[in-house]
Amino acid sequence: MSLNYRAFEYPKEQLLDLYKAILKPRMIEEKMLILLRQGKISKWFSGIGQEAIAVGATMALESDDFILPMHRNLGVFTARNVPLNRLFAQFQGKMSGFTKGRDRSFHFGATDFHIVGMISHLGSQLGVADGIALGSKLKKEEKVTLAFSGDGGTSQGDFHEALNVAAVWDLPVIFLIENNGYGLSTPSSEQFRCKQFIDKGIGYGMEAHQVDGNNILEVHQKVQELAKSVRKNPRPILLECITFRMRGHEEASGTKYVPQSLIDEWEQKDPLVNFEGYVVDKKVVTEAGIEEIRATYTEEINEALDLAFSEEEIQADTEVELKDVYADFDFKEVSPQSSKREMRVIDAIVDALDLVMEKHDKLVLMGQDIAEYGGVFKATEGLIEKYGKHRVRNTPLCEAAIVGAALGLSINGHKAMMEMQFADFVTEGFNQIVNNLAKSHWRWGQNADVVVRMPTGAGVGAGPYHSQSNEAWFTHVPGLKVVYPSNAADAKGLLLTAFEDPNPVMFFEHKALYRSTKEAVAEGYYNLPFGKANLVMEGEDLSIITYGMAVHWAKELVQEMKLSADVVDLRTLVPLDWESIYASVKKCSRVLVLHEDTLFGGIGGEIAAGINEHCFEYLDAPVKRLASLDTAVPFNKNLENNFLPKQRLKEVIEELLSY
Ligand SMILES: Cc1ncc(C[n+]2csc(CCOP(=O)(O)OP(=O)(O)O)c2C)c(N)n1
Repeated sequence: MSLNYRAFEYPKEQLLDLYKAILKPRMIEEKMLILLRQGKISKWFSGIGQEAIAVGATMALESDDFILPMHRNLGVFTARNVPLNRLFAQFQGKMSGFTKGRDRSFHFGATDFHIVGMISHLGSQLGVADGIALGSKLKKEEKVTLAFSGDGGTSQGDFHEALNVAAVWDLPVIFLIENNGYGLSTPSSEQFRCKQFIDKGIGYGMEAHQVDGNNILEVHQKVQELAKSVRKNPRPILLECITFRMRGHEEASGTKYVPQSLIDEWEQKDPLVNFEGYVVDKKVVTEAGIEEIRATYTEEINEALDLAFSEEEIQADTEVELKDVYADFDFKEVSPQSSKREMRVIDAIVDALDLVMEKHDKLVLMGQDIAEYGGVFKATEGLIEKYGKHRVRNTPLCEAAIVGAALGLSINGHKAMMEMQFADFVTEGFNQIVNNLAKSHWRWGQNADVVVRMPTGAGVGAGPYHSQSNEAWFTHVPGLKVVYPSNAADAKGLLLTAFEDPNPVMFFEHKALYRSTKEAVAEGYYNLPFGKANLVMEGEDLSIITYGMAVHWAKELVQEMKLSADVVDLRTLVPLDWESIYASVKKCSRVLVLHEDTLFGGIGGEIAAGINEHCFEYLDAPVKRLASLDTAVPFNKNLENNFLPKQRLKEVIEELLSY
């Protein structure tokens, strides 16, 4: 026995439980490797040799502490007693798995078991862990969240952001790093320069501990001790578990690049073989007893496999596939009161945020400088005084971890809003939005009750990184809703709807509209439906389909040119009000699709295609698009004016009308 178990005092029953718990994933894996060779399953990421970590850590926590496992952590699922037939059905893409056949392997969450699975992007789940932990902390639950990462995954920015946020916010998260020597084929020496991960703790202002990850008692005891302390005194902890990846990255990729001597050395430290030797030695169980346990597991595994294999293949149903992209939302209209107050767009947003914070005590606002400072555009001004710093949270300068945290809050029963300081900075949170927020409902039924507010747009002389219109990036991602009001009344009503909608909403607010217009807006709570455009001007000769700032350009010009034209303000881009678009086009027979976003790949192309497909016979001229130039947004005023479509609008309308 090369591992030191004697230093740990455990009663015999507990040793037996731990032995059984570490044996099961090993036996399942051995079976999986056979099935893989027989071509009965498609891919397998082996955790053989690392089971002491997943099993030891899971057994050390309460069953309702959240765990966020990785691809080698079968032991988390077995130790939480996830039914094997469902697990196997998941691996085979069957309906009784966890993702209706939509995602593979461990890429799922099961909140009944307090497990939130990874997405392929690895580090993304660390920010989610922050949000779950924040949720627990706000509810004063004395829970611990445990998030796994491989050593390779620590090279990602997500790792840094998540640890930093957890440290600043004193979140009760244990970040467990499985240091197994390789990230795919890349050895540690080419992955990071630090000698050991615990050395990073001080940089994050975080306690850090290191254990022998092959020794189940050491892992178990350490996690138990840390969890106990974290429950009482919420704070993040970095736990490094030293281990080794005994097989290839995944089974097909082999281990040619791993020196045999290393494999031989680590074979001596096999976490199951060694522990088995110890429990037999301690007379916790006899050899015959082990045979019995093995026989029971073999039967359980085979039965579960039979069940999964006998389950019929999923038949694709397009309607269901499309429906599950979004969580159901039963919109209940609340009409505006008659009493009104003059508001600018920014006032309407502050008002809506105030009302919704009052209405939903589980709503948390997050963003850079949004607390005492009130946000760079003052959209959250005054809210901290009313709702407190725990619900109106300044974030460190990081976008990915905060979007991830917003999802985590949602998983843990909260609502979340994140303010992007400028829509341009969404690039830093892009992965979390398009791969986590957008896909989690469709993948495993978990909605992301999150609103991302996006101060957007040009015309303010702010150059390429503070002026972009990037709404089209998000209209292309199934699972997101995209809202873009053009005025104060709509901004308030649509924002209040965004907070009722259980789906992730990208909410665009044009910066140049914040303070440039004023109108009478209803006081108190009301809402506006998504997917309902507003016909802001009515006419016969031309239909202008537009949204956001461009609504104002269109209205101005129609008045100036004394045209008889429809101006259709889309208000939401996803869902899109095709009915209103087609009705206007059919009436007017000439159509201009206008937006501030650049032309190529903009939403205008999509709208033009829809009109072509559905209104071709009604058209007296080709569908015309007008948008910004296909360049970045220039800083210089003259260049910016030239970039924006406004100054070309008159000429294009004249052309269209005389076609
Ligand atoms: C963002 C991203 N880049 C690359 C990959 C491909 N990939 C999957 S696992 C892996 C290695 C991960 O290494 P590590 O985090 O140490 O975990 P281990 O596999 O060793 O358990 C890589 C490169 C990925 N899934 N996601």
